[in-house]
Amino acid sequence: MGKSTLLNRMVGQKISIVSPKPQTTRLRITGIVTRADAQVVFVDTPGHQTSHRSALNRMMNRAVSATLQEVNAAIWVVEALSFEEGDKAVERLLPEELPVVLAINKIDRVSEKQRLLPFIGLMAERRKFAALVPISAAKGTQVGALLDAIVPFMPEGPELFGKDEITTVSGRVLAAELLREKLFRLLGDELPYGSAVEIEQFEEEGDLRRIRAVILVGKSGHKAMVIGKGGGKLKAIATSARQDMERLFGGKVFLEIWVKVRSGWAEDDTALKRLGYAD
Ligand SMILES: Nc1nc2c(ncn2[C@@H]2O[C@H](COP(=O)(O)OP(=O)(O)OP(=O)(O)O)[C@@H](O)[C@H]2O)c(=O)[nH]1
Ligand SMILES: [Mg+2]
Repeated sequence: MGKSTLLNRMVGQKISIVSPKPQTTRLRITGIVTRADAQVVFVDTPGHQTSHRSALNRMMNRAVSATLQEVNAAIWVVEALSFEEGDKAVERLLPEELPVVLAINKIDRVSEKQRLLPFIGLMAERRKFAALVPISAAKGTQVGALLDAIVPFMPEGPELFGKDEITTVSGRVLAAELLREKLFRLLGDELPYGSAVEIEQFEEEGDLRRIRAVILVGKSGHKAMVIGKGGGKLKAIATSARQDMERLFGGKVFLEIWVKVRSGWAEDDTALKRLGYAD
């Protein structure tokens, strides 16, 4: 859909992970945008989970609903020219009184732009939107206009964050997420959903970070898949994750990764807490 891509585009850094696979985001990720006239704190939520049933998924759905009760306004992201059952499930969660701006995303993929107008018209009938803005989160098209549409709904008050703060999420959690993104991007269709990342060590020495991470997989066969032939897959995962971490943290990262089999973590409350998925 593009929620996380949009958050990253607004903030100007990759703080929320992105992959072509659905249900990539598991945590609420905040992104802070500061402009001369306003400061906006965005909360990127998991997509509404419909396909798998687990304690983790129930928790993710609660996170979506709870967020919608807390915010001053919402940006609802749909894909241009597509409106499906999953979108209807999200629509049902939107509180009636909440100001909602509809972001019609991926317009870079719509070659005949005149097809957008009837789609916008159909969407406008579903609810009284504060605005409907066609965007491309990937290319950045109209993302400024989207921000303009949401700013009027922000309450008056002093700035809550410094100008260069971009998230309230800890470095530890961001590191775990960036590594988890590689599982989604570099491994098959099933494995990422049964996997998680735990950070065992996160030490800062000046600009340098020493990070020891454990990739938890749900099945013993998955461990070999993560490591790959001659360790090649794990090496690619580690390199890509380290590069993302160095870009985000702005310094060198030593990243050590272990792979462990732990079946049932997605049903285990203690594990979910340790992973940061439960309070
Ligand atoms: N062409 C195109 N692709 C996009 C755009 N925005 C996002 N994508 C792609 O769509 C896919 C999903 O994007 P995400 O940002 O992870 O979507 P999400 O809504 O956060 O998804 P979940 O966290 O899984 O609910 C990725 O492959 C993105 O690169 C866009 O504007 N144009
Ligand atoms: Mg996401």
